[in-house]
Amino acid sequence: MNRRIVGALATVVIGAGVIAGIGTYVAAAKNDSRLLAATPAGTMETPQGVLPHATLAISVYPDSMAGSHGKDGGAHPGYVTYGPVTNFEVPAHSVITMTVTNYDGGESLNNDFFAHVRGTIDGSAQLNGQRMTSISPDAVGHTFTIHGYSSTQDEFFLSVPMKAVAEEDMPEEGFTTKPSVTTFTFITGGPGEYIWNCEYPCGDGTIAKFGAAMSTMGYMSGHFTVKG
Ligand SMILES: [Cu+2]
Repeated sequence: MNRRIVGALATVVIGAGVIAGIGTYVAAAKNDSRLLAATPAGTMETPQGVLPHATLAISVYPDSMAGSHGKDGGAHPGYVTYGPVTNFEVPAHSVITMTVTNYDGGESLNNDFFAHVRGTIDGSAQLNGQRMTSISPDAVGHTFTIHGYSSTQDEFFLSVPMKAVAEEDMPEEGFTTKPSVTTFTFITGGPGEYIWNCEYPCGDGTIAKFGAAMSTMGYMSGHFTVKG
């Protein structure tokens, strides 16, 4: 074989190896193996009939001192974070009610799209007990956004904004006694593994505030598994 062809083949093989290596690394980059499974809660009447019902309750914090990353805040005590974990598992073909208690302040979204509730039953959520379908894009603390993607699994898209705690209600230390509580209910399709993340620019100054907590698994993103 001609030397040049051997060289070209070697380049292709090494390139394929590098790509496979990156793929394996990304697939394994869960960082956090802890999982919170939804709690079964009987059945619920829905637009799709009576379905098994399950609930999930999580929180969002302005730093990592609430305990989910260890007693002293773990590797990044200053990072904003969801908790107690960021990997969730819910049953397929079921109705899920999630409650997110947000202890963090916030400001403006990059994209108003994420100020709207999307993918829940009738497109609404309850904010502190009041029905809403969107909040001001200038008063968002975080979002909980599950991404569907094109594959053999069912498409799944859900996005709910968490209202920011008012500036005057954010204490210098510790957590506010006036968190915003958002509850929303959605119906799952078939089994699949999805990714969720926050779409509010809550990272530090790097990567247009999508760095730090926003680009580290286990803080503002995680896995969302629909189990058959
Ligand atoms: Cu966030």
